[in-house]
Formats: sequence, C-alpha cells, structure tokens
Amino acid sequence: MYKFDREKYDKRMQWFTHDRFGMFIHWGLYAIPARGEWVRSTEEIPEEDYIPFFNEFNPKDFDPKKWARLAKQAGMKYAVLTAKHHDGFCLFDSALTDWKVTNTPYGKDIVREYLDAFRAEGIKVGLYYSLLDWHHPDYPAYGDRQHPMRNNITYKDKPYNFDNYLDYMHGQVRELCTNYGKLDMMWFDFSYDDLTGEAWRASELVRMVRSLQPDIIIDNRLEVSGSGFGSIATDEPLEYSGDYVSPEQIIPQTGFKDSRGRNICWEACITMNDNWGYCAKDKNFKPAEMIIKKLVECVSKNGNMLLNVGPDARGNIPAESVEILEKIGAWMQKNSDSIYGCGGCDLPKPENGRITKNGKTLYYHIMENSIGGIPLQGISLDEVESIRLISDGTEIKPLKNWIVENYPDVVFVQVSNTVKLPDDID
Ligand code: JFZ
Repeated sequence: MYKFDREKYDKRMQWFTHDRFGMFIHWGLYAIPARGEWVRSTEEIPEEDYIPFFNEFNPKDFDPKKWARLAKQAGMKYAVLTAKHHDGFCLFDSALTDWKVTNTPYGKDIVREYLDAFRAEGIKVGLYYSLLDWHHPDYPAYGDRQHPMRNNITYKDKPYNFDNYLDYMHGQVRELCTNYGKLDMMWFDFSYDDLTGEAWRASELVRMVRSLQPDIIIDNRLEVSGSGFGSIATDEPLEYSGDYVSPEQIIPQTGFKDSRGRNICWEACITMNDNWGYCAKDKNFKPAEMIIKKLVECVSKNGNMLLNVGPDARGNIPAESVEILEKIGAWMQKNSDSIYGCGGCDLPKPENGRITKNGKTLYYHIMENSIGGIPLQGISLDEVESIRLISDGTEIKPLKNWIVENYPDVVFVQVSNTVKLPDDID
C-alpha cells in the first residue's frame, strides 16, 4: 500500500521552491520543418513524409555547453529537455527503438551531452518524456484526437496492443532513470480523455522512477494536465499525483492552496514566442521586461517559471531568445536575491508592483511610477528595520513631507521617477 510521506515530499521540494527559475528546451526532428513541435499532428503528416527529417538530422552548431552557459547567465537554476516528444523521436540512445538520435547522421546521444554540459554549469537537470507517441505502432492512432493519423482510413482496422506500448514506455523511462546518472526532474506529458492515471500504469511507473531516482521531482501530468491540481491538493495524494501543478501558458490568478491551506508547489511553463518547438515564422516574442515581471509574479504567488527555448535545426537557440535571456540575466545579476529562496507574502498586492519575500525581508518590485513617493502598503513604519535599493544597496529613507503627514499609516519612499524595469528595494 502506498502512503504519501509529507516529510520526504517537503524535503525533495526544497531546491524547487528555492530555485524558482528554469529553462525548458523543446528540440527534435520538428526543428527541421520549423513549424512547431505539433507539426506532424496539425498537418496530419504520414510517417513516410516525416522520415526524411530523421535521415538528415545533423545539427552542425549544437553545443550544449553554449546552451548551459546561456541558461546559467540568465539565472536559470534547472533545465528540462525533451528526451522524447509526441513524435516519438528519442534524443537518447534507447535500446528499445531505432527511432533515435544515434541512428541519425548526427549519431551521438544528445540527452547525455545535454546532461553533462548542464551539470558542469551546476544546473539541475530534468527530462521531458511524452506519454503520447505518434511513432509507436501500439499507440492508438485512428480516432485518437491528437494523433496525426486520426482521420487516416488505412489505420482504421489496424490492430494495436496498448499494453505493448506501456511496456515500451516504462522501459524507456527505466533507461533514462538508470543510464544517465542523477536526474533532478522528470516531466511527463500528458494525460487526456481516458488516457490518464492508471491507464498509463502510473503507480507502477512512479514507483519505479522513485526507486531508481529517490530525490527526483515529478510533474503532475500523469494524473491531470495543465492547471488541474489533482490529488496533490488533498491530504492523501495518489502515488502518481506528481509533486507540483504545471499550468501551461498561464499564470494562475493566485497561488494554489491545498485542503489545509498549505501552499501547493507549481511551475508555469511559458514560451517566449507562440511555439515550443522551433517555428521559423513565429517572431511574436514577448519583451524581456515582460518576462521578468512575469517571473516576479510567479514567485510572488509561490510559483516557479519554466521558460522555453526552441533551438533550430542547426542547434542554435534563436537570436531573439538569446537576447531575451541576456536581458533577464542582466536583471538577475542585480535582483536575484528577490527571486531565489523567495515566495509570496500575506500583504495585499501593491498598486504599483508586487512583493516577494524571503524570511523577514520583503522585496518590493516597483513596476509603475508614482507621484509623491511610493507607498509601501500594508506595513507600518515601526515594523521597518531598514530600506535599501537592491540594485546598488543605497539606503532609502522613508519620506517625510506634507503628503506623508496626510497618510500617517503608510510608509512612503522616493526611488526614481522613471523606473523602467522592476527595480527592487528591501
Ligand atoms: C504539451 C505539449 O503538447 C506541447 O507540445 C508542449 O510540450 C507543452 C509543454 O506540453 O501541451 C499541452 C498539454 C496538455 C494540454 C494542452 C497543451 N491540455 O491538456 O490542454
């Protein structure tokens, strides 16, 4: 019988709630057509028209050390790479399939290269593993609303044995958990319709993963997808509940609380443009300033941000993404004390920004200018030990003038009239 162990749980989540910021990497054969990672399904591409990408996959510029340095400079503390996405193509040298990177012209085990490079930079490492598999003959095709061959009549009466697929899937997860050293995170994706929970033989799967990787953190998508909490919000989470909620392309309105009012861990996964996998035409990148504010927002609600990059077919992270990461890095250089080890606080959200908190220290992220001093709502002067500008350590004195006299309960400070990025004071 499985029994949820909260003490163990709290312990394994420590780095996750401390680190707050990670890099998601979506990479695979779909980088070649360059129309996003769902291209095979959205365009209902038959396997034979996808195989050419396999036969030519050879990312000449791939340098995982470069990726790892970029992540590190951006202040990202962990990373998650798609070991296998829905197209079933494996970026690792699986003994259970030929549909793998070591059989392409590239020839090397990309998962291993990634793990080595990111670990060398001190970045925690995770792997994404797709529960869906559009390549495997025992995965439902015809009629499955996600599958590229859902409408293809030649698949209509094709027999398949889903249990074979589950053996394969479990076997591959075992390979990843056995052959690649310590993994910090496993990101299963995703459940839908009847394919959820024990339909994946999920308890057995998670038991195996945890026996091979005792400290690993697992997302919640074996049970639910996206923003659904699942049983992690209850007193008795199921064995396959996963460790955190994984809202996708959305930041929840507030943080999540469980049935006893405890914070539930969560991680918003977010793209920089509108695609996970490389999409050549998609130039709709969010400004770095916005992403920084969203990271602050996640932390102020006790959540993490997993920010995605989709490297191209040559193995380069798009220039726009590099620029965004460099800007985030410059901000993190000065302000990361307001992110790492921080969470939300009980004060109301200020008019002009957000608050993150670490112990007794409040970080006021001022996102909008005010006239006549910034009010630090929710705290009184006698609670304040000191106020400092985080970016250069400058002492900030509470304002004392005639405006302030009219608002005796509020601490006002003057920082700058032209704040562009969230500037922080503590
Ligand atoms: C999934 C993938 O399909 C996608 O390609 C990407 O990897 C992302 C991080 O995860 O996206 C999903 C999963 C589930 C839902 C929507 C998108 N859902 O249940 O609505």
